[in-house]
Amino acid sequence: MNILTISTTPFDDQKPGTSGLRKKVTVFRQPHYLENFVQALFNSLDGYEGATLVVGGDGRYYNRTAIQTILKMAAANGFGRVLLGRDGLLSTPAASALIRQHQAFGGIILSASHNPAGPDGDFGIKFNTGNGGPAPENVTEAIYAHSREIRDYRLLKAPDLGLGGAGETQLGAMAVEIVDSVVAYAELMEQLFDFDAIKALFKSGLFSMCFDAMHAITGPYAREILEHRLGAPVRTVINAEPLEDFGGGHPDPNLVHAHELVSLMEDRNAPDFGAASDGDGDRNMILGRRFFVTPSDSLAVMAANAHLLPGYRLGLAGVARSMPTSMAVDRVAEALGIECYETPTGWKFFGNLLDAGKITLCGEESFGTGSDHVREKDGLWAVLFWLNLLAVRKQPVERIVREHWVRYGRNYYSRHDYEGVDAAPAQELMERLRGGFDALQGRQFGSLQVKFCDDFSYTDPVDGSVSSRQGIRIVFQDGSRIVFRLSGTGTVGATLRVYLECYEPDRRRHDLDTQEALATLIGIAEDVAQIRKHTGRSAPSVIT
Ligand code: G16
Repeated sequence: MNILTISTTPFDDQKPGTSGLRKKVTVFRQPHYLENFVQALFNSLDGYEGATLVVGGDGRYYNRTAIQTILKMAAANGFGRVLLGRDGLLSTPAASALIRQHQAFGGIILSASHNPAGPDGDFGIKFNTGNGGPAPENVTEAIYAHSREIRDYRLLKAPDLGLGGAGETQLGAMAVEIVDSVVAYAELMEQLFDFDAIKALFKSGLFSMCFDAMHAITGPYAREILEHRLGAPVRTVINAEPLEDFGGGHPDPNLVHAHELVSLMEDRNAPDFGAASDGDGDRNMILGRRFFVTPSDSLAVMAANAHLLPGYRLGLAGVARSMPTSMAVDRVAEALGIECYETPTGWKFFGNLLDAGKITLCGEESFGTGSDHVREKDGLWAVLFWLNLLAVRKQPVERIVREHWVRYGRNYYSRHDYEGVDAAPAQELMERLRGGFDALQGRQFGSLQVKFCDDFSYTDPVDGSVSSRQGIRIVFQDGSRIVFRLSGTGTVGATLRVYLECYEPDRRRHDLDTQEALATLIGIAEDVAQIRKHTGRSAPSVIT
């Protein structure tokens, strides 16, 4: 075997963020950049000699090139076997499922999620551990530490491998098995949901749906499950062909970027149900006819109704949400008499809770929901959950959500993003807020009084690890909240996120426009953080 040891020097910017290392393609294309990170990853791991590694990505530009490098490095570093998604494609949840099904050592997932792709777009790489979930912070910190010290990396000298087809080939001493993850994923979904009930719903002719795959990874999975197995009409899935540049779009399933679906759902003849997923298939957006379900409400509705679906019939062990996610699900947990955990932003923080059996469902405001079936959020799973619910409850989406509000009250919720602002003033904004905690405590803003403000810190109830500086909270006596965070997934400058929430128990006030309902809080956020001054922007770039 011809294993090369290639000298290199460290890069100082390989610190993984909220979800792996995300950078511009131009950054990844620098000589040795990808190789350094992959070797730093391998150097931070123990005991993988002869073990199985899952490899695949969302198909974005540079996916295939990166996979060739990773395969040769995995072979040179002593992995015994790689399970590779056909054509190098794996959705993030399918990769998580594969790791678990095959009890693999872990997986390398190539994705920058919902960020745009192409030669000038973004690329990303992350490592998932043997539980199928994103590496926890102690692992990502170790990778970063190794990346600062790296002197060389190992690479097998071999021709590129064909990524299509099926079956097994040999790369040095390592076997590479090409797998069709669509079938395995579809089978997993069949175990969780009542496919017969959903089939009957489509067959009734009284129900229609549109799923926007946004030219990203979910297209083939959605077609197989919705159109082939559940009998939805052909072309229920739109933009189904995964493209290297996502068709020039921004595959983020929200009201701004999924505009084709959103305008379809606003139409007089809109389908009954609309849904979308993102670049790597872990995010979801749920829409009724002319009705948007916030991700926080979606999680709460799912928790309240889970017992109606086969996979969750026995009830929920507990639920979890990231701190900035609205507290709607907390009220459901209270009613069910189960625990609701509040974690920092980042799916990796749910892993221990899921592994320990403390929670069954979890979710985030950033269009992510999931359960203990894998260790990633799962876009198509969430859509099937809703479909199954619609089949059982036989009510429109809007009706289900409104009934939920009547029972639990409504958490008005919105996130304001200031994308790509200068990093230094954004940091200064956060530091000024931190420095002003004492002056804010107890302060009165009209009828609202500050109950407390802090920088969120999380102690993992399973392993006791502490994650601090996870977002600034200003919480008022009536439970309203403003949260400030800097995104950990952007690749240009900084993105300031302002999360706003207030609770309305009175059903006569459940029809307000969300931004109007939150207007007082929006004013306070500007007042205390001076967002305009620090960002140079007069308005958020994205409101969800
Ligand atoms: C990732 C993480 C999520 C997180 C989201 C937003 O999602 O997996 O847990 O909520 O980023 O993070 P931030 O606010 O730091 O940008 P994805 O879909 O991008 O992998």
